[in-house]
Amino acid sequence: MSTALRLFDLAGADDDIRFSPNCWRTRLAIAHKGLTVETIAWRFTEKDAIASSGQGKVPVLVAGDTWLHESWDIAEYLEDNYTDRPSLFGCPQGRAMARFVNQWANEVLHPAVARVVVPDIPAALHEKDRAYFRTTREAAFGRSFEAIAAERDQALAALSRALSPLRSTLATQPFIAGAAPAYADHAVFGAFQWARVISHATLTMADDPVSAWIDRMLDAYDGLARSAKRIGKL
Ligand SMILES: N[C@@H](CCC(=O)N[C@@H](CS)C(=O)NCC(=O)O)C(=O)O
Repeated sequence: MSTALRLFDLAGADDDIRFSPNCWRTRLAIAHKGLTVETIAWRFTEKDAIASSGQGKVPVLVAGDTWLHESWDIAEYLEDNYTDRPSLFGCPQGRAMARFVNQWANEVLHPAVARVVVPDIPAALHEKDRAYFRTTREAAFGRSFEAIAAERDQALAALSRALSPLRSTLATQPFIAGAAPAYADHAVFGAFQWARVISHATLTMADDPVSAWIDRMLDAYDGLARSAKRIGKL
């Protein structure tokens, strides 16, 4: 297949601040396949731009006439339509296990990271997104950004506990998928890239095996994630 790929990718006020964990999964999966993609800076309130996908969240991948959303579904599309390229899952069992890892990231990791990074996000957002982001996220958390920010130490401790199975796995193998990164790594790493791009927080200690894996993921695919622009650090 040689269809041009376009990706609607969440951006801050600065077009080059790309901070969505779910979009990073897709960007890494595309790089893994050795494909190129045109990324389009998209803001939370630009629902019209992605209306053809039938919903209002990114990543949205446009492949020719096909509009795709949901990062997992996009990964399966890439796997099933670019079969001559490196595999994202390895085998049917690998796909099934990557689905579990993806769900763990969605249901455990993302909420734990969100408690740490969300208060840093408004400052980097486009002005037109700020009220929308505060209203929707404070409603989801059931408390104000100020209250969430005041609990950062507890949130970091809870995140560290949640990372325990990842930590012990990465103490014995270089990547979640084994000797080399694959979609299970993309699905989890997106959350760390989210924090790296948009937050002042440090999520893992230097001697944590997770930190060494983050470093390997930053180097993967010719340093794609490492080269991403980040907010100015405090
Ligand atoms: N389960 C979806 C989640 C997508 C998602 O929540 N995307 C966020 C950015 S990370 C978004 O576009 N949010 C739009 C909004 O909250 O209005 C996936 O994995 O793609």
